[in-house]
Amino acid sequence: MAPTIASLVTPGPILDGVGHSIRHVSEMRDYFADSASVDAIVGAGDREVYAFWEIEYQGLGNGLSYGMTTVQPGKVGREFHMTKGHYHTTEGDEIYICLEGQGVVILRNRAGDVKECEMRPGLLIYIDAGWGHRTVNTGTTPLVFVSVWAPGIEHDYETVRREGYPSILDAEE
Ligand code: S6P
Ligand code: ZN
Repeated sequence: MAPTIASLVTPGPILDGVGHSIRHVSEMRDYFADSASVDAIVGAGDREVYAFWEIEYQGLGNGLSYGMTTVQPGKVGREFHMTKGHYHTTEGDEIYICLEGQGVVILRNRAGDVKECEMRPGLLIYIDAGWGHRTVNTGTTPLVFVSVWAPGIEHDYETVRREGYPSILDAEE
């Protein structure tokens, strides 16, 4: 799903910062544990795990940045489809608002404490600065959510790659 942006103010400086990214299984070799399953999926033509829009605020004053993410249903090995996950390198909180689907946001701080928050339509998750976040689709339909964050935040993916990060396994296999 792509966001439809309805703005009451001039959208120029905001829309200049729009980004759209698609993450396929082939780009997530470092994130899924079962490399044989990654190879099999990529060999069969690869597939999308998730896509997200980011609208980075670039105007004057204290604005907001926001985005929309869709995580497709599916598994790689026993792990459900998920985002890479990241930490924010500067202080700045974020909220997620689930629109469609079913899943979990896994929060982890740098001390290694982990919390899981359910995602279902209508739920709002507040992510405090300092907590990394990864979103997992545990359902059978696309998981769609809106995110809103403080502008100027840098996204740290390297720590997730280096230290690892919890995921959710399907119990049925
Ligand atoms: C940004 C926010 C989301 C994610 C998006 C993709 O602070 O948390 O917009 O960027 O869900 O996840 P990831 O881990 O690839 O950035
Ligand atoms: Zn974030």
